Order: sequence, then structure tokens, then C-alpha cells
Amino acid sequence: MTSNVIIRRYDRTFDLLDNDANGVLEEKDFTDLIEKIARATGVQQGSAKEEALVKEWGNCWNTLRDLADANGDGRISREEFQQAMAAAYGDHAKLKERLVPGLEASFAAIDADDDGVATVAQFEAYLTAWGLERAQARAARELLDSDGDGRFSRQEFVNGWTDFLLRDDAECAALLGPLN
Ligand SMILES: [Ca+2]
Ligand SMILES: [Ca+2]
Ligand SMILES: [Ca+2]
Repeated sequence: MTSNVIIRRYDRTFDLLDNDANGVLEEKDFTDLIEKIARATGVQQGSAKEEALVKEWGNCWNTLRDLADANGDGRISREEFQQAMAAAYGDHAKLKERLVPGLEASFAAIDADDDGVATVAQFEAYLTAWGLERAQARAARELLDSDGDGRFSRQEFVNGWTDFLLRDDAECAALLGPLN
């Protein structure tokens, strides 16, 4: 049974992934989002980091399409997304395994100097690429930077996002801004 909190979180995730806001997820939403993330985080065009972002998020799109595109039209409707996420919710381990490479590539984009630690300022730039307001980005970062030193590790980043998608409690609910 999927709770309302989780369903609202999936709704919010759908809205953010639907980059052109046309009500369906398509490959172009993902490629445009990657481009925005790369530019917002200062990843160089043609760099290995950009290649990793494109590759891993491309894989995320392919996984999502395989999982969710029930009618095979190459687009994922909100309903298809909700149903697929609710079904995948029963298998946390598998969902996590599929998400982590994309999350790690995102962290690498944020962690400009590759020391395994990112700053909240870099994270705010990343979230604005997703269309979040600065204030929302500030609220979200507190969930990752639990000791408040203004920095967080790759592991905290990956855990924060997977908890957001998989854990059924309010603590991590604000990661993508207010859910309403
Ligand atoms: Ca779209
Ligand atoms: Ca479809
Ligand atoms: Ca760093």
C-alpha cells in the first residue's frame, strides 16, 4: 500500500522531470534537464563529467520507459508514472540500484573539485536547474547537510534522494520543495 505522502512525492517528482511542462515525460525532458544541470553546476561541455551525466540519465530514462510506458507510445503519462512508481515501491533494493548511478553522476557534477564533498551553494545551483526557487533549495539542503557545516558527502546526497523516493515519513519530504 502506497501512502498519500509517497504519492504526492511522486507527483512532485513527475512535475520536476516534466521539464517542458506538457504533461508527459519524454526523452527530451531528460536531455534538456541534463543540459540545464550541466550548465548550472559549471560542468564543461564535452567533459567526462558531462558524458557521465548524459549516459547515466539516459539509462534512467530508458529504465523509466521500460518500467512505466505501459501503452508503449514512448511517452510516460502521470498515471503511468504513478503506477510504475507504486509497483517499484515494493522493491526498494531494485529501485535504488537503478537510481544510484544517475545520482552519483549528479553528485560528480556538483562536486566540482572531486574531493567527494559538495557545498550547499553548489547544491542550490543544482536545484535551480530543476526549476526550484532559491528558498526551496535552501530548505532542501538542510535535509542533506544534517550537521549544518555547509557541506555534504556523496553518500549523504545519494541517501537523501533515495530516502525521499522510498521512505514513508515526513522527515525527507521537503527535499523537492513543499508538497501541496
Ligand atoms: Ca514533457
Ligand atoms: Ca505511455
Ligand atoms: Ca568538493
